Amino acid sequence: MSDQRSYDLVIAANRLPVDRVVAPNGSSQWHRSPGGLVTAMDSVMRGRDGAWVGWAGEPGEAPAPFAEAGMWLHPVPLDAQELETYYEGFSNDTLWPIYHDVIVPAHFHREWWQAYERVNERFAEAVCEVAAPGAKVWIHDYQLQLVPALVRRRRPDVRIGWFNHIPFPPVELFAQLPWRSQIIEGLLGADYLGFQRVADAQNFLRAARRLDGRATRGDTVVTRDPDGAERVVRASAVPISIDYADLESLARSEAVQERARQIRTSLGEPEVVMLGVDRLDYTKGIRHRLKAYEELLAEGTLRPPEVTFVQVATPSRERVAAYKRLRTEVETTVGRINGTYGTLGSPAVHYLHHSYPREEMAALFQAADVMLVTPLRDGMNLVAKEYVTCRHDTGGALVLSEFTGAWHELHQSFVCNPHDIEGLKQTILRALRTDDKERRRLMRALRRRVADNDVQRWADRFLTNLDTAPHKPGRKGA
Ligand code: GDG
Repeated sequence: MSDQRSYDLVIAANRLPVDRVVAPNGSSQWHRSPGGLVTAMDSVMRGRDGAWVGWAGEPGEAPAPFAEAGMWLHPVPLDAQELETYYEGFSNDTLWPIYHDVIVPAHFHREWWQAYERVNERFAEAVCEVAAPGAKVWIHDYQLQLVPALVRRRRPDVRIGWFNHIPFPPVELFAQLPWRSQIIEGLLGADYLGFQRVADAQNFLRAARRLDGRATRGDTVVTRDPDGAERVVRASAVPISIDYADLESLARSEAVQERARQIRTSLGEPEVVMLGVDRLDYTKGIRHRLKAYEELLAEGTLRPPEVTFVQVATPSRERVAAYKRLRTEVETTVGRINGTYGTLGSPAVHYLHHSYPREEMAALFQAADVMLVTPLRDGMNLVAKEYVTCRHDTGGALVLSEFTGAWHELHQSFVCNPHDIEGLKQTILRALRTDDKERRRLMRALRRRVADNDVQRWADRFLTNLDTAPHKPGRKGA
């Protein structure tokens, strides 16, 4: 791996794809972070001269740039104050709620916005430092929406793409943002904007038209560069996916299959294992799922220990108030359900507030008869795709919320509206009672869909759209 300072493909994301792991003797090493984006980018980066710009995960001074995982990693510093204002504040307490249907109220603070602007500037500078002339720059997610225009102003020679991992809100919600025009203008610095669903791309196009007075034609927005020249930006859907082949082969391994059997044994060999796997986030509909389950227990329709429910709730954003409240609510509910319906050695809910290795997740998926994916709003939801990928035995059933991006691809799931608790209960029962032959037919169709549309296909489609987007290199600083 060379340490030259300019690269043909530059990824910018809030986080670098590595974590520092400190050994007991105090020495430290970088480990590749688990996760779909890193895997997807791995295959994109292979054979290319690629760099990744992002925060290294520790506040304060950034480590010097280094080569790791076949890429040149260029850390961007964030201090403790910026973590509170740019990251926990503006990104996760202003944008995240607005972009997820205001499930909890969004908070607006001018100093959070100023930090967001400042950090986006810093990311843009770092991108420009490492991008070769005419490079492709792929910017990720809602934390970096100003970066496209900031890069273009400095480097009109590069081709700029941005992908939004979360939904883009309807114009009526987006309009609440005091800085809505700046965000639209930030994004319009790109040549191509990728979204999870067609509706997300359309929401963006509508926002550009209604809130920023831009003309739109089909899936493009007409914008004007500071030099007065007209430019066209395309916005369309490219749904993200997972590395199907890799996860499938992990799930087929004897170790994972054995672990899946052990899990069922340690749960007391119930007839039915239901499973939820989510970051502990209010968008994921964990409370709604628990409410439906509790009512089914109260009515005696489901009876532990024949039935049990495992909820993995991975710790997330623990310093943000809405997440602290959610944790208290979920844990109170779990306590109540277990107090009322559990028996010695057989809790009605197994609640796990931990993060697990991939192998354990694959085994849990295999052990689960019904997977409950009930978000109130979710850009995609990779867990749904991972579940069907792990079911090479064509067993199991997927209950999936219509408010996920995944539902737009996984139509053979048992669709639910998580707000409709009665409907959710009926859907869970339908998933349990549908005959085996039909369930296997549905599972085969779901698996085919994910196999044919894997993460590599997503990355290829994004990069093709970026390559073919109308691009007009302008004058620097114009
Ligand atoms: C955002 C968007 C969009 C979870 N716990 C553990 C673990 N996970 C893995 C899952 C899955 C990933 O984390 C979570 O992805 P999701 O898609 O479900 O949700 P978000 O974190 O909200 O992601 C979302 C995604 O970006 C991609 O564009 O789909 O809509 O919100 O892969 O398996 N993995 C391991 N241990 C855990 O404890 N190893």
